[in-house]
Order: sequence, then C-alpha cells, then structure tokens
Amino acid sequence: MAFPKSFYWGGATAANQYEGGWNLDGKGESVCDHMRGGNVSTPRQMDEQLDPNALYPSHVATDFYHHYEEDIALFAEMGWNMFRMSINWTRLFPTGEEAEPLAAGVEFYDKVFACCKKHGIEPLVTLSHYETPYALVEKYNAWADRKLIDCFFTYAKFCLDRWHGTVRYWLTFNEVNTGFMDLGCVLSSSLIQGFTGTMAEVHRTPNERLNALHHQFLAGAKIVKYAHEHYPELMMGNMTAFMGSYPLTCDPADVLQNETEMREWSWYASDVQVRGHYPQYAKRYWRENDVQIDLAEGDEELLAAGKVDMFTFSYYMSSTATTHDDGEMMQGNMAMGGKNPYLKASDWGWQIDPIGLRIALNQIADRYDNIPMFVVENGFGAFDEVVVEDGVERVHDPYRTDYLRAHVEQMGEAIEDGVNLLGYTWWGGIDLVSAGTGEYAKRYGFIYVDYHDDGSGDGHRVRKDSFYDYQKIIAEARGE
Ligand code: BGP
Repeated sequence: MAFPKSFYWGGATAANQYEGGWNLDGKGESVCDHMRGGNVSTPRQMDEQLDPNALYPSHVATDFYHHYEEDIALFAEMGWNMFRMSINWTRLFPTGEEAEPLAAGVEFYDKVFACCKKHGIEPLVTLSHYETPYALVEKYNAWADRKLIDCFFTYAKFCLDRWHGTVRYWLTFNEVNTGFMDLGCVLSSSLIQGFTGTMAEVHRTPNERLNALHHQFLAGAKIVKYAHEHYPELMMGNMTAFMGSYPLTCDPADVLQNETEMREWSWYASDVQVRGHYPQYAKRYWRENDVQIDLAEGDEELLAAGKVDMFTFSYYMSSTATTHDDGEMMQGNMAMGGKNPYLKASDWGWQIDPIGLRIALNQIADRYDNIPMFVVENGFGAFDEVVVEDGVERVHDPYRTDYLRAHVEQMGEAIEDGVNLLGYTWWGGIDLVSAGTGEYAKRYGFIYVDYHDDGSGDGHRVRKDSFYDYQKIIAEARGE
C-alpha cells in the first residue's frame, strides 16, 4: 500500500453526538441539546423549550464523558495514532459570553488530552461541531449576528492558548459549507431563534444563509490569523462536507448544472477559506439571489490574513446533477442530489462510491495547489445486531469492513496520484448518535455501545468484527 509511515490513522467524533453529560458540572445547553431523535423517515424535531418527557439523544449520547479512558485505550488497541474530537463550547463557556471558562470543563479536556498522549494518539480538534451555545441562539439568532465572531474568538483563543502545546491540528467549523443550504441552518449556522419544529421545516433566504456564513468565515479567519501570529507550529484547517457529484448525462446543460451545484454546495466555502477571498462566481450568485453581504471595513483583509493551512473534509457518498426531469432524487437524511444507476446505497439512501473519494482528493489537490489534506470523516451507518457466541457478545459487520477497505484502497490510489493526504479519521470509530436523524440505530462504530433509541442500555462497549479488521488494515499499511 502507498501510505507513508507518518500517515495518521484514526476515527472521528463530535461532542454533541458522543460526549453526553449535557448538564453536568455547570455545562450550558448547546443547539443539539434541544433536538429530539428521529429516523430515516421522521425528521428530527427542534424544541425551543425542553420537554421533560421527551428524549434528547445528545444528553447522554454514548457517554464519552464517563468512558474516555476506556475508549481511548480501545482506540490505541486498534492502532490509532489520531483521534478527532470536538470541544463542547458550552462545557467551557455555558452561555457563550462568559469572560472566563468553567474550571471543570477545562479539567475534563486536560484529562482527555493527557490520556491521548499516554496512548501515543494525536488529537485533531474541531472547535465548533454543531455545538453553538443555545443562549446565543436565543439572544442573537446565532450566526445571523456579527457579535458571534467575538464570542467564538474568546472561546477559540482560550482553547489555543491552553492546549497549543498538546494539540497541533485544529479545525474551525464542522461542515461549514452546509450553511449555504437550508440543510445547515439548524446544526451549523443555527438560524433558529424562537423556532420549534422539524429540521425539514427550516427555510432561510439566500441573504440570511450567506451572511451567516460570512460571519463564520470571519470568525474562522480570525482564529487562524491568531494561530499564525502566536503558534506558527499549529496546523489550522477548514472542514467541508464534500458533496461529490457527476453530471447525469453528457448533455452540456447537465455538465454545467453539475458544475454550478459543486460550486454552491462544496466549493463556495473552501474557496474563501483556502484562498482568502470570495471566488469570482460569488458576485453573480449574490446579484441574482438578492444577497447583500454585510462587508464591513477590514473584512476582506481579515479573510486574506486567515487562510487555512490544510483542507479537511467529510466524504460519505456522491450524487448526480441533471436538468432533465426524469432524474430520480436520492432519499434519506442529509442526502442531496440525484441517484446514480451505477451505485448501491446504504439503508439511509447514501450512495456508496469509493472511486468518488479518489476523484474528490484529486479535485481538491488540483484546485488548491496540492494543499495538505485529511479525510476527517468517512463511514458507513448501518443497523448492527449483537449475537452471543460461547458466552461472548459479538457483532458481525462485514458490510462496514467492505466500505472501509474500498475507501482505503482509493485513498492509496490518490496518494499514488501524488495527492498530499496526511491522514484518515473514520467517522465514529465508536457508536454515537447520528447527526441527521438523531438515532442510535444508525451505527458507524468499530466499537458497539449498548444504548438504544428508546432510552434503554447500559452503555457497555463491545468490539465488532470491524474493530479487528481496521486494526489489521492499519498494521498492513504500516508494514507491520
Ligand atoms: C456529518 C457530520 C457528523 C456525522 C456524519 C454522519 O454530516 O459532520 O456529525 O454525524 O455526518 O451523518 P449522520 O450522523 O447523519 O449519519
């Protein structure tokens, strides 16, 4: 295999889906703490007021808060040398506006990073992974307001000042590009002040969406600039949900449609974050969609001064684009775009396309002068079954290993193509709550966690077959 010795292998998580302990030790409420669970056909519901009788999956999630030592030891056993996690903004700054962080929160992450170090695992930390303080939604409608830039900067600056010696790799906003669409207006830009209803009911104008994004670009650039000035050894990255797509036919109109969708869904955000300015096609989009960007004095300079050092992205599936009305749309949570007759899909309608990952890596390398890259999310959500054999609990999940192997193979090809890929963190690694549906049943982990959608389960961990498969793949790649 083509992987260099220095390659990072690991898994990725997010506090809102993994950590739990939602109100312990002074932690404040995040956006996700107000979201109920759903499933593939029932969208998640957002409650302005929490209902004491409802289940909110982020409240316990899969309880990393109380299991971090056990879990990190299991990660090390698989051979990981990287663990992507997010810091829960509200564990440090409960309402997002305190001047000083909560000591208990600081102590928790101190312990987590020390534990990673003990196991030789490099943390890769997302500063904001769908965890905007709910108090900032109530007060400012979150990223609609420029004020959030300062709130975020106070929080992010604290994190860098405290942990720059321990954490080298940092990401600003998870899947920030989803804010271009209604899809990202709940979890990512959180334009949901006073809103109760399902995720599918949130519709914001292009002007609202793109201004919220503008504020996130500025906040990201501000912390990247601060890192470059104070801690030049850090690697600061964007994080894009890469929505790979193909023209459904060779009709030039389909090719153009595909190009347009790729720009809007995937490239718009990273073009700003990597190049430090808005792309040439933005102005026409703004004009034709009634968008007036709140460009204040100094904004353009800040974007130019806060260019990221690495490109990181999630990749799960690909779709198609067409202008013909006979194209069938993909079904399922967070799945956008058209179906591809050459691809199979998961139970949630996500089309499986390993070659698409190689294409994505090459497209990013071509576009951004072979910038260092990480695939920070890629994975297969599936229903798993625990069976007891000779008194031992097991999960046989060859479908997950198949998906993993096929994608690892294509990353190897991309490295052969010359792509500057530094690492891979599989989404989950350990079971956690789904972001799109809020389910436990959509499992991604190599480690099973005994929690269920009806609130039952004791949280004990079980190594799935894929645990040993990933262990083997990593060892093989390292030539061990
Ligand atoms: C990405 C998110 C993750 C994660 C993943 C899988 O969009 O960054 O937080 O959850 O997708 O999606 P889902 O959980 O909906 O299956």
